[in-house]
Amino acid sequence: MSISFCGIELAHPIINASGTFDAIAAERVFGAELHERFPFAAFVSKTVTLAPRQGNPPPRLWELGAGMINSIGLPNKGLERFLAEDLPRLGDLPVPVIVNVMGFSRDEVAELVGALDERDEVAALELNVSCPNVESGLVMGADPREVELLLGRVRPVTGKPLIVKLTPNASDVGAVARAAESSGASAVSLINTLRGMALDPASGRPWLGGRTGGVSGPAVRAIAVAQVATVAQAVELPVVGMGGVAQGGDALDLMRAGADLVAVGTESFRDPAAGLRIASELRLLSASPA
Ligand code: RRO
Repeated sequence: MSISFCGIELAHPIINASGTFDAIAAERVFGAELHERFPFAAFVSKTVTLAPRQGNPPPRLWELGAGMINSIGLPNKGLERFLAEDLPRLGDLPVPVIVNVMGFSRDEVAELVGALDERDEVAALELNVSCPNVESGLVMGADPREVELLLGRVRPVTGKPLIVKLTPNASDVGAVARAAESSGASAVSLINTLRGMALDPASGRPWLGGRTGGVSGPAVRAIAVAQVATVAQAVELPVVGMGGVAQGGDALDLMRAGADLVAVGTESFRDPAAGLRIASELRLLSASPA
C-alpha cells in the first residue's frame, strides 16, 4: 500500500482533509497512542493565514442527515505564531506534514509560501483557493486565469510540492485544474465543500452565523467522484480525492475515478481513528478480486 506522492514516501494512500483533524488537540486527548497509531499517512494542517483570524460568528455548524454544513471562517493564530508554536510540534508527528495556506492577495500567499519554504518540517504546501466561507478565496479558485496568476507569483518562491485545492463551486473544474497544471502546480486536491444554507426552523432565517456554509460528508460523495473523474482526465498531475469518504469502498471509488491519494474529512469528527480503519478496509478490498 505504500505510495510515492510528489516525491514524498507515504505508508498508505489515506490522509486527512485540511481542517478536519487537529493533531495538536488529539495529542492532548490520546497522548502517545496518537503517535503509535497515527490515523493518516500524511498530516494536512488547518488553513493558515498571514494575520490571526477570529473566524465567523456562531453558530458555525449545522448537522445534516448525511453530513454537515460548516461556516468556520478560517479561525487561526496567523503565520507568525503557527511557525513558532504549532509547526515544531507538527514536525514531531510520525508522518510528513502538508501545510494548507490561504491569502487574500497573491502577495499574501507568496509571503506565506516563502516563510514555510524555509522550514524543514514542511513536506509540501496546499494552496486553499476554494474556501466557501470567504468570498475572495472562492473567487481565486473558480477562475482558471486567477489560478494561473497565483501560481505565476507563488511557484518561483518554493521548491516544495504545491498542491492546489480546487473548489466544486466552479463552472468548469477541469479548466481550473489544467490552469494549475500549466502554471506549475505539483498536484491538485478536490473537492472542498459545496456552498449550502440551513434555515433556523423557528425563525426561518439562516442558521449559520456566516449565513451560508460548506456542505460535506456522504451527501457530497457522488459529486466528488464525478469531479475527481473529470479532473483526473483533464490533467497528468497527481490527484488527492476527497468528499464523503466514510469506508474503504468509498476510498476505492475515488481511486478508481483517478485519485492517487484519498483524504478523509467529516468522518473523522465521528470517529477520530477513521483514517486507519479506512486504510485497512481499502487494503482488504485491494487484495481481493473485484
Ligand atoms: O474555515 C472554513 O470555514 C472552511 C475552509 Br478554510 C475550507 O476550505 N472549507 C470549508 O468547508 N470551511
